[in-house]
Amino acid sequence: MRALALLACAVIGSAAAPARGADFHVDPAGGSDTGDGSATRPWRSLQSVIERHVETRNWQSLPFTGKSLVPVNAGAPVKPGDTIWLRSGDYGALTILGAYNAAPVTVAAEAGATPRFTSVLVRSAQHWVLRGFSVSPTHGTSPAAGTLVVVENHGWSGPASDVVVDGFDVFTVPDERAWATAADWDARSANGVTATGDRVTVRSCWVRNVNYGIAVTGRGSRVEHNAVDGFCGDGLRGLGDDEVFEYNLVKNARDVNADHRDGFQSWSVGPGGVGTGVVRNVTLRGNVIIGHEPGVRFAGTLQGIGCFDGTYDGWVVENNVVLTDHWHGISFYGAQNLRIANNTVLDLNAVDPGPPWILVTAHKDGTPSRDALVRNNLTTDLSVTGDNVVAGGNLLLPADPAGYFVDLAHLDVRLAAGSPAIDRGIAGQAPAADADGIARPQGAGVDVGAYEFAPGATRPPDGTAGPGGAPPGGGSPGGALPAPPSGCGNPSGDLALGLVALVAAAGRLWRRA
Ligand SMILES: [Ca+2]
Ligand SMILES: [Ca+2]
Repeated sequence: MRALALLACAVIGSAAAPARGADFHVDPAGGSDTGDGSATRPWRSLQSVIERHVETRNWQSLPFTGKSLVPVNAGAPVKPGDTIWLRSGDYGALTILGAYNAAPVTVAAEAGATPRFTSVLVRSAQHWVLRGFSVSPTHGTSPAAGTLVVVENHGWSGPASDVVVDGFDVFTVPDERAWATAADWDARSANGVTATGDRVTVRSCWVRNVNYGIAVTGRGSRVEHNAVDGFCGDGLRGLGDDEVFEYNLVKNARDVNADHRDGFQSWSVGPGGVGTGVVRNVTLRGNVIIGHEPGVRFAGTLQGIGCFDGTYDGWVVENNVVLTDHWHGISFYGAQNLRIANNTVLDLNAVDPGPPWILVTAHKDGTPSRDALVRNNLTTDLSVTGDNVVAGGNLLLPADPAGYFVDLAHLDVRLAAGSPAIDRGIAGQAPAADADGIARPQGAGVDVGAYEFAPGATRPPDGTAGPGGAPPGGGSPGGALPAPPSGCGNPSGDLALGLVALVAAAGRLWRRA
């Protein structure tokens, strides 16, 4: 057995790309272009290192169509599998262009360091892991980029794919009170993160004071454990097949222009334009969407999960919490093979607009939705129609949901002892765990909504969220809130402090128990 295991390891090892794991260092203040990248003789310019010192690949010639990848910088010190560590300082605008690594090259903040960038662009590149950057136009004097972090395909220079953006602190301004008016907010807010490439992961990022938060359009991309706080466009956008959005926190939409804001939005694009295609196999799990917290300036209504231009095929929407002052809690116009299970949806207040619904209805072209299951949701309104569109185990909240939740006034929508939602759900096709990662069912049966009542269970501690994560976006009201991005290992001092403040603030708001 042991020999077999060793053999398997050897085979896997030989099949995988070289995993050298060598370390290099960049110090924009104390480094030198004549350094060797060692800890004692760090390089000075990251941009120069990326362009000259990484053994990578690019197309034989451009345009890339029909071309092959050929070696670039053969023999350079930084190989696939290596890490470039960044010390504190100003790095300006970073561009990674035409660099297709055979295996991931990691560029990461050193422990305790804050590498500051004015923008980050990854175009026509593959297998990059970027970790622990602070990205803001306030780190420089140039005009703000339209989008602060971009991972993009390009028709001339080639696609981008397999990029990880991890533990970033992304903001237009650190304090939105710098914007005196709604017009300032509208005109000055940059977009946070946009990725058009396939298999892009955006994880444990804190994106704040932006127009659009995080938008991914590539196949197989993941957006997980992020916090988007303060935005005037959409919080999250997902337009690609096989995407996963889980355990993100989206809150504080600003009404500063004529846009319809969504916590999450998707639409199809086909031969006839928007609404004539299909978006397939997207999962929305354990996200917390809060229209706005009390006292937020320019607070505006927010559509929760807005899927208005199908067809949406094979989607799963489970364990999400949507608290918003609008009618659109979770809305699907034109869906098939859809499951909406164990979500909690309710209004932030008792006034118009709202209360929010869970809606499954026909495509705007009139085609009925079909083959959908709407199960175990706790919501203020429910409207599902179509062919084989089945609702069961859902509970409609009364106008005054006293007794349902631990502390609704502070947006803790875990179930209170004695809540009418306890044990009222249907076991079949309920998610195996709740929004905190607690196994279902507890007690006599599955509960309705995103949380299982489990007084004896260990909830994720403050600062962590959901199964398997500990992010700034984590997001389960009532305790599972944002922690510093554990994945990045090296959150900057500012970022860590900011996240601590965020956690503390959210903890006060969400867990006054
Ligand atoms: Ca309302
Ligand atoms: Ca139960």
